[in-house]
Amino acid sequence: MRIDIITVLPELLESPFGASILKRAIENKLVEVHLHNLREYGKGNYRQVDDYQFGGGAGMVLMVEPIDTCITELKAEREYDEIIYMTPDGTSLNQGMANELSLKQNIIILCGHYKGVDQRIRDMHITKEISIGDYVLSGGELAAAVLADAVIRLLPGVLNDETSALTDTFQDNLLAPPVYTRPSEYKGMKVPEILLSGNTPKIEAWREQEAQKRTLEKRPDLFN
Ligand code: 6GU
Repeated sequence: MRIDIITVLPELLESPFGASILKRAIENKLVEVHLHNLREYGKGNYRQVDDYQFGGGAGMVLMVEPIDTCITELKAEREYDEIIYMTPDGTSLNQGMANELSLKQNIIILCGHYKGVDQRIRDMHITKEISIGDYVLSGGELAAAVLADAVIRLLPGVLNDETSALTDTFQDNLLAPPVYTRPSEYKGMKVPEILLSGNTPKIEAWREQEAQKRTLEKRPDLFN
């Protein structure tokens, strides 16, 4: 998979891809992530990429030309399965969307900023608009990092134990059951006996039951 991210703040995206699982996925060539600094596509001495909005009102808007130039250059190199715009008015990200995107070959993620991008970019190029929840961030970069993380960890070979993504919370519309590690007793609090029993079928049944209990308690909206 190849992910191209267009942003006015590439430095904000360097650390999420420079540590832990995402870093290893890139090193192992399971994914390519390319950051494109929108400012390099701006014109004039100031490499302008934003401007006041027509009709008045507070806040700057990302201009159509720099983004169009960047996307057009990328599209000339390869076909893209999705061109995603990160925006609080997009569809709320969920595990199903991450699963679907993890099957794509090439995607572009455009990070919004300020009051957003000129509508003509959305009309011309964007195939999906994604939000990460009902609150407003100062830019789309952190949201893009969230989306990329959710997708990249699903790619074959990224997680050490490939089955572990299958037991994630949300993969079956259930929250994950409680987990414990050593010591088996801490300050008088004991790990449930069943987990120490070595009886795998019984442990699986316990986990299923706890997952259902937890989902019913915390997220009854997921329970069907
Ligand atoms: Cl994708 N962008 C911004 N700026 N704020 C958000 C968001 C995205 N998703 C939730 N809030």
